[in-house]
Amino acid sequence: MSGTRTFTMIKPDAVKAGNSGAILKMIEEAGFRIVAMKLTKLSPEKAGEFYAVHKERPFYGELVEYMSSGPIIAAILEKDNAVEDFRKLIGATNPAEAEPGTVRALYGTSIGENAIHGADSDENAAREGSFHFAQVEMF
Ligand code: DAT
Ligand code: MG
Repeated sequence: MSGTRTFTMIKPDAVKAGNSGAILKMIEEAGFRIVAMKLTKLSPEKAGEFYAVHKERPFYGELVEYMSSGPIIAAILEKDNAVEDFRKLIGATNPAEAEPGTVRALYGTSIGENAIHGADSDENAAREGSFHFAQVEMF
């Protein structure tokens, strides 16, 4: 059975550009309910920990520097088939290859600065959600 929750972050480029509201509107219109949400800023240490799975990749340093460069919006979202449907809504990692109409196609500017994060599995959604939210209340 597929899970009902996913985890997202609106990344520094999108928050800085003033696209948070438009992106949240797309998320809600696609049928996701916001379960938890906060504006926060990651320290380089926290960003490094969040992306530890990528630490051997050549872009890791750049990714950590970028993700700690400004405010982000972290959120837990609920919908049937949340992880898969959310990855469809955000589009491919590289905005140039993302389907037209997806969040990354509309608001991403490069493969590194691609506007939004979406968890890639139920297990990672749960891990990433608890990384940012110590306690998720059930509304
Ligand atoms: P995704 O965010 O689509 O799950 P990923 O998990 O492969 O992609 O990579 C995590 C983030 O790292 C991605 O959103 C942006 C950055 N990244 C990935 N590939 C990159 C590359 N070739 N150059 C620079 N940054 C990259
Ligand atoms: Mg990923």
